[in-house]
Parts: sequence; structure tokens; C-alpha cells
Amino acid sequence: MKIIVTGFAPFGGEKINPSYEAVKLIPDIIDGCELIKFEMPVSYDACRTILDWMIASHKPDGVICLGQAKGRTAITPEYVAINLKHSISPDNSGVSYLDKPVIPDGPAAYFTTLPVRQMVNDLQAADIPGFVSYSAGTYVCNCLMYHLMHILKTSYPEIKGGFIHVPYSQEQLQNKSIPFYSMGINDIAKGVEICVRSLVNSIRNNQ
Ligand code: PCA
Repeated sequence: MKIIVTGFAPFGGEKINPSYEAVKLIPDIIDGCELIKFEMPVSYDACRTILDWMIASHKPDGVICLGQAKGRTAITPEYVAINLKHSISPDNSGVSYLDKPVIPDGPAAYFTTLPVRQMVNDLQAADIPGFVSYSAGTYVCNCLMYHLMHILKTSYPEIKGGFIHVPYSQEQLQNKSIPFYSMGINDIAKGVEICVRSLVNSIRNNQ
């Protein structure tokens, strides 16, 4: 079994992005499943092209993309992606979109096919804060999740996939006056590993 697990590069003036830091920390093989790890550029367009290529060349059983959500207070598997790109702040390649669809004429939204309820139960059982989120925002992460769900629905219906946001890690609070919630990077990684394990188990049990 193979699962693609991506995080994002730093953006918005940050030196690290805890999503990819956590991906680097988790094992390369979890419960016998091989993880294919990648650091996505924070670019609306490039991350989609890379994901297409990764899925076509690896033919994975599952795809979990991760990103940082400033201010989140838990590991949050996302339930839904919406067909909207909207941000005043540009991405790392200088691009911003205002009220544009991810896929013109695509449906308004797609739901995740990850076992998000089980993931949250498994996180909470391990004393890692976790809840299901019902908005991945309108920036690059939501765009990548929408794109992922669209290609899985239209070309790879057998592959399970979705998106998980993680909070700031503790080191990101240095030099910030606002007391954002944060978690230690090792706890974030533990949470990400638990979510991967939930997916592996659900694929194995055909749920
Ligand atoms: N978070 C941003 C994009 C990259 C990331 O890690 C987002 O939530 O859209």
C-alpha cells in the first residue's frame, strides 16, 4: 500500500511550515504502508500540477495533503473543499485570485473521502487535540483540496483523499505579539502519524 503525504513550504513571512516539518518527522513506512512525501510550493497553480503528476506516476491508495492554519487549536481534518479561490495576499509566486473558481463549471463543493470522524476519534484517544473542520478557507490549501477531490472523483474514484490543517508550531510564536495557539512540532507529527494510520486501517478494512 502507498499513500502520498504532502505538506507546504513556508509562506507569509514564516521560516517554517509545521505541515511539512511534521511530514518529515513521521516514519516512511506506517503499518506496512509506504509514504511518498513531498513539500508543495505555496503556489495556487504549481501545487496542482505537481499533485497531478504525483498521483499519475505513483498510483497511490490514498492521498493526504496538509497545510498550516494560523490560529487553529487542533489537528483538523477538513470535511469540505469549495470551488473558490480568494485571497488579498498573493501566494509565493506573487499570484492572487479574487472570487475565482478553482475549476470553472465544477460543483460548488466536494466532501473529503478520508475517514475524518475516525481520525478525530483516534487523535482524541491519544490526547492530541483534534476536531473536524468545515472550512479549509479560500487560499492555496482549499484550492489544492478542491483540485484533489475533483481529480479523484473524475479520474481515480478508488483512491481516498483529503486535506488536514495543523496549527502553528511553538517556534513560530517567537517575535509575535499575538498569542496564537500552537503545538509542539513533535505532537503535531504524532497527530499526523495517527491520521495516516487511521487512513491505512480504513483502506485495509475497506471502509
Ligand atoms: N496554508 C495555507 C497555504 C499553505 C499552507 O500551509 C492555506 O491554509 O491555504
